[in-house]
Amino acid sequence: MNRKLLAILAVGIVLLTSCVAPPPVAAPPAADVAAPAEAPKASGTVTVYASPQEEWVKAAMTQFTKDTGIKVDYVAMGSGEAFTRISAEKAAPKADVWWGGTIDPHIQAVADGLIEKYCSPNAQAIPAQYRDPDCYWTGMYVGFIGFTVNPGLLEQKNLPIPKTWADLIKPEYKGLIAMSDPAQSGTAYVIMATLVQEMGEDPAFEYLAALHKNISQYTKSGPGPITLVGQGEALIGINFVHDTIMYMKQGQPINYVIPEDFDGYEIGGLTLIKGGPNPEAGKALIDWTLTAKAQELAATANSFQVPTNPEATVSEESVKISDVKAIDYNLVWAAENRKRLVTRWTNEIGPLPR
Ligand code: S7P
Repeated sequence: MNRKLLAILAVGIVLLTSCVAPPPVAAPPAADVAAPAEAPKASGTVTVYASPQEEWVKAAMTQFTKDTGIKVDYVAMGSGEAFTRISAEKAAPKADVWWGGTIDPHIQAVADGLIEKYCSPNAQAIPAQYRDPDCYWTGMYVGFIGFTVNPGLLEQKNLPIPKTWADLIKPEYKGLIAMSDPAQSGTAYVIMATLVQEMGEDPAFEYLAALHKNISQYTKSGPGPITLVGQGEALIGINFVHDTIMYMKQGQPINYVIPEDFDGYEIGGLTLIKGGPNPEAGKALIDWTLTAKAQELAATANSFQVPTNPEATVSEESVKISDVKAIDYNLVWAAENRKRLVTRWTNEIGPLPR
């Protein structure tokens, strides 16, 4: 074999051996492999203070447990009551999530250091005007103030159906109107803050004093006036119209009126309570609540607030923003002034004779 042939053979052998797969390396024992970082999995029970109507709360919590395996322990209470309770429990919080309820007390709770910041990945789907850019709260629904009326009884008394806020202070309605108590109810505070923002503070308090003369009863909860109107104990109520629609569907002889002059609205809040017993499960509930599928459950449980997730179908029965003359409700201002305005109402309006 000549030298040239030997060189070609040597190169061939080198090339061949370099193409052969390297011998397998034994895998390290499982304990030596670093686990990929992932969010802790939520489990156990989430404790919830829930402020919407209980029919919706029950349907939502049942579905959440089906979807995630996380159990729910909920207590139903209005927004005013939930705020008082969460404040009282500051040193030893008992609940993880405040689910629904008017946003003003949620924002006040943030200012009082009662709420944990949580940037839910699902909050990105919610339009910016319905969520806090700093992630302390996210809106889960929107609802509008209106009047509940009992048309049959108004007609019997030869009284017209009120159409505006100005109508409500006419002497002909003396003793015939019910609304919730601004000192206790989140709904009543939305009503008061709407009047103050639209009219200016002193004129709004003059209006509230005139309205007070026509009030037969201040109820503890926001939807309270509706039952009174249905039973004829009052002929007009001031409350959220989605609650009126719920009671109309239950057969109450009532209807609702959207005020023609201007209107106020709520954002239904959703917050993670600071220091709650199971924050991971709380976060899972917040994530779930912001999905379109979860928000669509409301209408199946007779709750006709408008979902904040634009992907969610809005019930035909819901009152929509395009149906009302909504004021530019300043949430932050409303929350910052809540304590002061409620105290002013309690001192100046509540004690007035009717
Ligand atoms: O019924 C639904 C609803 O009107 O109730 C919520 C809230 O608990 C009302 O609070 P108050 O009873 O303290 O007024 C509203 O967010 C909701 O739309």
